[in-house]
Amino acid sequence: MSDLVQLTKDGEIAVITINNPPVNALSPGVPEGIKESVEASIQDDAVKGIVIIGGGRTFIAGADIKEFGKMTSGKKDRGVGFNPILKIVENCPKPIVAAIHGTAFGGGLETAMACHYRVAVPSALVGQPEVKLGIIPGAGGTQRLPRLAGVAVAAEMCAVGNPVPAPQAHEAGIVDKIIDGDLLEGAVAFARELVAAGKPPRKTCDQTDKISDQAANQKALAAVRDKVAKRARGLMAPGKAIDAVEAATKLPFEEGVAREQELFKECLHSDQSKAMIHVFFGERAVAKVPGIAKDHPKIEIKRAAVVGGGTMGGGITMNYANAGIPVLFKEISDEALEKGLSIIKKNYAATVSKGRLTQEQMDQRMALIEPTTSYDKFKEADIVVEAVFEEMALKKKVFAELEKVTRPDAILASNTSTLNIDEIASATSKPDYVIGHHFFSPANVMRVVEIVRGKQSSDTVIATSMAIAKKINKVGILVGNCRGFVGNRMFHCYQREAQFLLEEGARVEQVDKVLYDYGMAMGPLAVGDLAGLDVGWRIRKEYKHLEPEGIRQPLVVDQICEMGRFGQKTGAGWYKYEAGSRAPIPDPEVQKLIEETAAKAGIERREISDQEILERTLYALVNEGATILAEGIALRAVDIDMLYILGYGFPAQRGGPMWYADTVGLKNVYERVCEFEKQHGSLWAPSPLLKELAESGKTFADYDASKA
Ligand code: T1G
Repeated sequence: MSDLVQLTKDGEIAVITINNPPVNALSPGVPEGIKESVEASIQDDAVKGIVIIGGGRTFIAGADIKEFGKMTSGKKDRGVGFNPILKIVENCPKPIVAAIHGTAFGGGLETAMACHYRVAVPSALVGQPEVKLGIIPGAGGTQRLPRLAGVAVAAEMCAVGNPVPAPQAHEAGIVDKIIDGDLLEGAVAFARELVAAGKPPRKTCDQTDKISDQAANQKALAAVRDKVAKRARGLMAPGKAIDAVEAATKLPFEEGVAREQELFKECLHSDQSKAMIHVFFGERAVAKVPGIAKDHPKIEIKRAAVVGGGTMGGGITMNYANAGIPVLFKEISDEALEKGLSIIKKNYAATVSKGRLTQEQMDQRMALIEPTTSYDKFKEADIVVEAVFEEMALKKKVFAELEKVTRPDAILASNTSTLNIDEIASATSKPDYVIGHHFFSPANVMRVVEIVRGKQSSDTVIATSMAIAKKINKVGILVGNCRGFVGNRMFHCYQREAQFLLEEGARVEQVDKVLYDYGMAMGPLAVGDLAGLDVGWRIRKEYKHLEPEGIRQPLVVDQICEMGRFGQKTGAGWYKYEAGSRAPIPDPEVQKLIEETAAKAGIERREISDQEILERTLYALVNEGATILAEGIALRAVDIDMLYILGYGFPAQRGGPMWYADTVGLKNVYERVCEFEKQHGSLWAPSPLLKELAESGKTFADYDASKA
């Protein structure tokens, strides 16, 4: 028996335990160990029943995603190859019970469904999250799940990929019994009852009553197709998952499994899947900070405080309350405080109305928020997040105050989106405790936080910041201190090119459509209208003196702001908006302004291709990203990718700007950047790192690997 799978016996019940920490993935040796253990149990006449259970914190959490690279690189195109092993499990002449705790995901749930029965503790989760990796279940999940739970539940689970709590899975027919108390004891007792009752093995593949109503099946499939068409724009796997579930309603089991395998391989070999697997590991890679060990001492955050009760401060406060951390919520007046609290209450109430939060949970979270207009209780705070108006003098004043009213070991974090964190720290005598926690709006929704390290931010404060980000269900990405840090510094280049393209001949709606069709959540101009054009306008005015001379600047956006057109908030920006609607309407007045401005500037307008729009905007991101990498402001290319996917609506199925550039080929990107430099000047000077990687035939992924 491989040491990944142990076979023991509890009387006449064989117990097969998988021990492949941390998540009992079906890594090489695990499926084989399960097969050997089942075969040995079949041979052993003393064994009358079998339990399969996960050691450690979970049942099997799925195939080993790290193995997929080998499958797609042709080293071993075996697909996932679990089906023959699961067939042995299902054909076992003795009843097999899967005992589930933690997460039975992907191949884990598929293994459990090949067993004859399933029991689970109430806290367990089951699911087929493969679509989140750009693939579909590849070991019979789309064939067995509809037979256990019906087509509607199966199609939803396979096409959307969300986890299902064990009690719901029990109601749906996926789990046969919820075990309160010790899982192994409960599972062995359940198996013993089956044996005592002389119950034969119940093969999932033979169950057809839940897939026999073809009319209901078609209706259910159509409903899920409609749902994913809206939610999963541009993604291939969800539709394929539904096709596989549909095959279960039309084909005999074995043919359905074969059809699933075809669809699985189509997805596995797609660029989308490779990108989404990059994102899966990327979300975990960014938590690793070179030079700071995972177990580096951290400050325990038992109580937080937020200064500034605007939209951002309210959202940040909610993040701490959502994580069960009591949080002081400070404003300068009762009126401002009440306004801030009403934003929080409205946000929670909206979630309750959507059924994603109970009223009781909302009340519990509101109870964790202590509104105040004084610093009296700030001595209790382990961390303070400042979220006041984006103006340096004000932030420095607040940080000077905070140092006086908090403990010396309290972390002082600023939510600034672009201002110099070292300058803010200079307002205190404890710069080692000052750091940036740049949340993205809406702060209670967006999952990314830029952790901006100052020159003197200590390793303990950095390690604590990364840990607290995870605690409040965010992905913390450590970045260096420069204007705009990583995200906004790159976004400035992206926005700049979008606006230059307007002056040169593209239409507002054309630029946005190109990026929307590429997969961005919104086009760059619509984003400006959403965020508010006045935000950038104010910063440009504040920093005008820093702008290098002779560099081309966008000519139209400030004129739009001077007209009082700040975007959705004023009913007009790049687009116009009907009262109460957020639907952007192209505005001939803006088009006229663009054309007049271009004429005055002597810009000869021309037809601009969609391809040029895509390359000018995306390669602006890539070129600046390469410079940021070379400066060490971003640790790795994958950090930039994750920041863009989680913070700027970059499509996960494209992997992020740097991953996308790798798929285009850095040589191709570099050549286009050089052409743009010839046409548009030094703003397009290729980053030396981009040049170096392109000329050496390397990728940004190679760059990251060299830094690992
Ligand atoms: N394969 C390989 N490594 C995995 C893994 C997996 N399936 N799941 C987690 N890890 C690593 C992860 O990278 C991290 O590594 C460590 O384990 C802890 O993970 C045939 C083909 C289970 C909910 O998609 O959702 O089955 O960073 O930090 O927060 O049809 O991991 O420590 O080096 O996430 O407690 C389907 C993916 C696969 C589940 C636990 N299964 N995993 O969360 O820990 S495809 C999945 C998760 C499949 C079949 C198909 C989560 C978790 P490191 P973690 P966590």
